[in-house]
Amino acid sequence: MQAISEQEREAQFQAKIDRGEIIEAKDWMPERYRKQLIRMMSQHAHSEVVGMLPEGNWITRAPSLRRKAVLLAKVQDEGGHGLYIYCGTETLGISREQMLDDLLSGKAKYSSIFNYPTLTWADIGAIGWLVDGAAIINQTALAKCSYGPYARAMVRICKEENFHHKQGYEILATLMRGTAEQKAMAQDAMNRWWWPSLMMFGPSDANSPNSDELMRWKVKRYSNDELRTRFVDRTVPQAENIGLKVPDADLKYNEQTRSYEFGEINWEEFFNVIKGNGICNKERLMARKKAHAEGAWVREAAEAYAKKKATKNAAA
Ligand code: FAQ
Repeated sequence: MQAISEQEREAQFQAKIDRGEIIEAKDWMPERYRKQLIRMMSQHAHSEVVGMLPEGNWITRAPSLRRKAVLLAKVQDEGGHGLYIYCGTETLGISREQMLDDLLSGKAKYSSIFNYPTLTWADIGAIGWLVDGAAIINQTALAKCSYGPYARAMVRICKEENFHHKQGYEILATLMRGTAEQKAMAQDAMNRWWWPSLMMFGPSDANSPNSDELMRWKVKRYSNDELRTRFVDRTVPQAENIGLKVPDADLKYNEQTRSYEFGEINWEEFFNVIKGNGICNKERLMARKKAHAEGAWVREAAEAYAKKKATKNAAA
């Protein structure tokens, strides 16, 4: 049988994608497809884990036992999401140790949004409603991506994110029914989290170097700007519904496109944050490094146990 060339293999791969078939871990894939998925999925997993920090900051200060229990469960869910996605990324041939080394050395990114501080209880509402809301829009699209292990992880994650979204909205709706001070606190959270939430979708399409390739491979099903607009269209009516004002003087509804037009995002701020110069970048990495160092004994114990079990099984 005649061996096929690399070019032919890539053409066959693309045809498979174009037919809407799903790529599984053991299927042949171009090296670049594998690398791009590792980049994107590991960054996503890191975002879930680093994303536990801003909300974790409020567990001890939640205003009631019910709020504390809900927040604890939410933060724990995010840790679980990180684990599913790390597992999914491992199917591409990278070890978890390598991914964590890349996060801790600053080589791998995590979402820009988690470099902003949580100053008041209303910020917890804003994260659930806006940040999880943005994540759902992005992840619902990823649930239809061409790589099976990633797509399947997204299905379960999106179900959980829907609860997170509702609990955040409920926190803000409650505050908006409260005292003038509580309303002001909710509006202040909205003012600080709105624009960074829009930035979560990545740079505008014209400045997104990875999009063309990822869309050709159906890893991304929609562009950054398309998903951002979808988020604005869904979220503005929700804000109005509870009396929150969207902090954008240029926001207007276009009757023809049946979509909102919104003001210019501060891209300088976005690029500054992803370069490591956001308000909390250093604090977040330090917290992860500390947790990793303090968890060394757990990893060692788990490894020793696994080795002992393997030796026992081999002897049996
Ligand atoms: N932050 O060419 P593109 C969550 C980087 S999960 C930091 O457009 P791409 C759940 C990008 O990596 C949130 N960096 O890139 C939760 C690239 O740099 P590189 C995370 C960003 O990959 C809720 C460069 O800019 N979700 O929130 C960001 O085609 C509450 C050029 O950009 C995911 O990761 C950013 N926002 O599109 C947890 C979803 N945007 O790597 C706790 C999966 C862009 O070449 C509490 N990822 N960059 O050095 C994606 O969908 C895509 O990777 C995008 C970026 C859309 C984020």
